[in-house]
Amino acid sequence: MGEEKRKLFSAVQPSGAVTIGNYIGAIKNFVALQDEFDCIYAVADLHAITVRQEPAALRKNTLELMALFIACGIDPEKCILFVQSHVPAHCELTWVLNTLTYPGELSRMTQFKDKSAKHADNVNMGLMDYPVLMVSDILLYQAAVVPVGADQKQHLELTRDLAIRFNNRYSETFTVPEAYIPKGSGAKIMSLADPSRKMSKSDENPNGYVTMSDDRDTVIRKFKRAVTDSGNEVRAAEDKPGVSNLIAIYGAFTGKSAAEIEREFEGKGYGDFKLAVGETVADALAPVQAEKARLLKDKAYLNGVMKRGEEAAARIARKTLSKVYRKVGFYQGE
Ligand code: ATP
Ligand code: LTN
Repeated sequence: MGEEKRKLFSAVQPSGAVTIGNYIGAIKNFVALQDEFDCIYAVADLHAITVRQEPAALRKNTLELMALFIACGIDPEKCILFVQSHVPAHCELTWVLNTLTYPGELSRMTQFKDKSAKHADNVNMGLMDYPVLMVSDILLYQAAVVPVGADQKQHLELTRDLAIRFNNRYSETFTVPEAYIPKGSGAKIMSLADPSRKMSKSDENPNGYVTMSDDRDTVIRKFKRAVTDSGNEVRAAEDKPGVSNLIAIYGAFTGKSAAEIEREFEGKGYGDFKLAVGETVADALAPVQAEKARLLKDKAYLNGVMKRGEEAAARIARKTLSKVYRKVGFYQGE
């Protein structure tokens, strides 16, 4: 048999329609890394309830995200795919790690500050503790690598800090993981309506994002409307955030480099370029949408994938958690 592969963990929240930002920053890498690593991917529903969710929508989004993972090319025969709330060890390890975390470490997190401002009427303890739950997700599986978008970098730093803190206090227990963030601009896809802001599924303006379920006309219309910069040259540059963002998106879907794209559109204006990006993205999304629709009709299959994933994930998680409980001194019978 071959040698054991290193473990990889990541998750996406079922908090709404998945955007092409989530795809480029995270899911695309989930697919690309599945042969190199032992991959474990979760639908992070425990994380999702840190902001208000409509229960029926959360249930539907969970199933849809599972179908989307598979439709994008994650192979349930190669990877463990599960729903976070199905494995109680995530909450159990969070409790222990909370006792090693300082409130100041959590209150200064950028995401906590942004989300507190955005949901001022619902600043709850879960929102503040969100990063510790994320740390638990990762450490339970002894993951060495965690593919995420650039916005999650701070949470990965906390993960490393807490792993080291626990190991120092109680002896070597956790693998200290590394973030795997796409190189260049793919790590942070910006809003099509305001290229100074991250593309976000919770944006009030739907023209800012393209979702993985947008139909062809919607995708093309949103790209046609995308805010570009002064001038008309298709070139990636710091003073051209709108065009640079479109180049990053086009590059992610075609595999072309920025230089190749600049050459391809030399002498052509923004209009031609925006249409090409829209058509390329729409062409890429169509087969994923068809496969997702097919999978959603086969609920028994999806439930089976989740059940198998839950069992496989729980087995690994339980092993780590027992070790943790033993190290902190919880009596486990003699
Ligand atoms: P929200 O947009 O509501 O703040 P989110 O999309 O950031 O939520 P998740 O669904 O949990 O939150 O994100 C899943 C993954 O997608 C994470 O790895 C995150 O870093 C990545 N991601 C999110 N937005 C972008 C973006 N605009 N560009 C690149 N990666 C992104
Ligand atoms: N917080 C992440 C989603 C997430 C995650 C994780 C990512 C939850 N648990 C563990 C990597 C590893 C986000 O992208 N908003």
